[in-house]
Amino acid sequence: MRGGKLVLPAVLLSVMSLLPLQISFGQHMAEDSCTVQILVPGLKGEPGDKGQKGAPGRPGRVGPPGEIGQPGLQGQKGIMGRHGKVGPSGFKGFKGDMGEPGPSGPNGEPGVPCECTSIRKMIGEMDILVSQLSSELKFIKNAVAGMKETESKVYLLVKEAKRYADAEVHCQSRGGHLAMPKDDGANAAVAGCITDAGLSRVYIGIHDLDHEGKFTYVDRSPMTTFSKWKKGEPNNAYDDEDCAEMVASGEWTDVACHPTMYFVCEFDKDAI
Ligand SMILES: [Ca+2]
Ligand SMILES: [Ca+2]
Repeated sequence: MRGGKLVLPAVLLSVMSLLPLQISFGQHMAEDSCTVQILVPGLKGEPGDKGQKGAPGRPGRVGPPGEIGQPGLQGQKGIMGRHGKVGPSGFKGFKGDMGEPGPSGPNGEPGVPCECTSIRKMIGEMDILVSQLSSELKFIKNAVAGMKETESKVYLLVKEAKRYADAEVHCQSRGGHLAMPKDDGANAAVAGCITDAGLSRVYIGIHDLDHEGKFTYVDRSPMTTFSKWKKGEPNNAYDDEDCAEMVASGEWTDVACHPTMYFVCEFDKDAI
C-alpha cells in the first residue's frame, strides 16, 4: 500500500467503524490484516429469532381527574316522613271586632206589688237594731278603754253610777266581783282605770258591813297584810262609812254605801 504502514489507535478505529464511509475503509484495511493489527467489526448477522414476551411493566402514573359527567335522571319521590315536633306557641293575636248585638231576651215575670207598709215596718225594726248595736258598741269601746290586767286578773271600769250593793251585783252578773286589790300590782291596775278615765274615785270591793271596824273583801276573804288606807282612814265618819272607794292616787277611804258612783269590777283570767 502506498501509505505504508498505518497505525491507528484501536479506539479511534472503533469510532470510525460506526460510520458507513469508515466501514468501506475498514474492509480495505482487512486485506492487509497481516501487517496491520486493526480490530474491525464483522458483517451484520442475520436477524435473530423473536424473543419471548417480557414481564408486564409497572403501573403507570395516576392520570388527571376526568371531566364532570352529565347529570343523571331524577329519581322517584320517596314516601312521606313522620310528623315533626309541635312548634312553640305563636304570639297572641289582635282582638277581633265586636260582634253584632244579640236578639232581645224574653219578658220577665210580672213584679209583686209594693207592700210598702210591711217594708216601712222592717225598716223601722232595722233602725231599732242599729240603735241597739250602736249602744252596745259604745259600751264595748268604753270597756276596752277602761280595761286593765295583771297576770291573773282583768279589771274593768264600769262607768255607770250605782250604789255599792248594786255595783257588786253588776259585777257578779258578769262573773266577777268589785275589785279586791291584794297586792301593789293589782292596786296599781285599779288606780290606772281611774286615772285613765280622768275620774277621782270608784267603789272597790272592801267593806265592814258584817262587823264594824273589821274590813273584809267583798267575797268575804279576809284582809291580810296588804292595805292602802289613806292616812286617817278608815274613820267611819258619821258612824256611817262601811264601804270603800279608791281615789286616783290608789289610796283607800271608807265611805258610805248608799251614794252612787262608778266602780271597777275584777275577773279571774281563768274564768273568762
Ligand atoms: Ca264602818
Ligand atoms: Ca272615811
